[in-house]
Amino acid sequence: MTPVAGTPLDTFRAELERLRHDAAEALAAATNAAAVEAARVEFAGARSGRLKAAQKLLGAVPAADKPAAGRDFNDTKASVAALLETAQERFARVEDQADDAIDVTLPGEAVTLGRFHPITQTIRQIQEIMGQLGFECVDGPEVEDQWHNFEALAISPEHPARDPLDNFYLAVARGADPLLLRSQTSTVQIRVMESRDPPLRIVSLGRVYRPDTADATHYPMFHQVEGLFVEPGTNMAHLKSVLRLFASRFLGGDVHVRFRPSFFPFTEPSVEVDMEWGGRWVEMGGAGMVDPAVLAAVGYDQDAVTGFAFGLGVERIAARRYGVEDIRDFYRNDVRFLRQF
Ligand code: FA5
Repeated sequence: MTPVAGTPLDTFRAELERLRHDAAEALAAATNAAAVEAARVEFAGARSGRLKAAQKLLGAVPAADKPAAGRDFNDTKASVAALLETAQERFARVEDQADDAIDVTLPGEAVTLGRFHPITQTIRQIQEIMGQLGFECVDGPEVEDQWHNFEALAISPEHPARDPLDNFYLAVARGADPLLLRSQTSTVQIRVMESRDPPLRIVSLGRVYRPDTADATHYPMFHQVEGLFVEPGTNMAHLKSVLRLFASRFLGGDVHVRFRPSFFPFTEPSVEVDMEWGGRWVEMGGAGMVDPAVLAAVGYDQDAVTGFAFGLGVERIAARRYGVEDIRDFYRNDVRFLRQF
């Protein structure tokens, strides 16, 4: 029997249709999880939801129409449940995202950037300045043989500088010609002159090792900057000009350079180099004209070739520049100290 308008079945179906339509509309309009929950209570609430109320209308439907009405009811219930589920998922996703989202109103987390160690910074600055003066940077090994550390530099076997107590000889290399940790970067002068012809303008920065007791101006491992300039007609005035230009650029302002007579086996004449900056004279290193014996040792014509060399302590220069009173501070690994540079 086809139901006609106005029968209880029609009324029932019309209510189901309204209910489904209203639920769809309410859920489409919901803008947050609370609105979805309110719609759930209104339509699918177990006690007084509209589905529950519609179910009660089922009782008024004649027995013959009940199976069809029951199916319609179940369909409506299922489609409202599906609408609810879709809406709930939509806001669950939004809320999950909200948990991970960045609150742009919170103060930012400071990012701590690393930086180079002050000695590394100093080395790079020295390389840059010397590069501007036309000096090329070269490297040499830290483990050296007797020839490069002493003999080619005219440091004879009986010279006190070769004393085992003043050097780190390597136990693995005990023998007639034991290797050692280089005690000066002057080794690189020899290595460069052995492999190249003049003219030369080189600078070499690296570690050197001496069994010195650590104090405010000494450390058993430190760095030197070695310069070598070999060109015809070179003299001590050129040496002083280069050192003064370097010191003025590195320290800033007008730096005075003072030479005091000294002795190094590999330079003649030899000087100690002092620099005056901020009203104080500080000893920075040694220098001089390359000794003819050294030129001969590397196979140069000692009558035709002239050059100067210098070797400065990098820690001493850095301490002077940054106002550090004790060079041991560079190696204590105290980040409060290191952060200042
Ligand atoms: C030399 O090492 C020579 N090779 C320098 C040189 C090169 C002279 C070229 C002539 C020509 P000296 O031993 O004086 O020289 O050391 C040079 C500088 O290294 C010192 O003036 C000082 O600044 C630094 N120095 C020496 N020993 C230490 C140490 N234990 N800790 C920190 N710096 C040091």
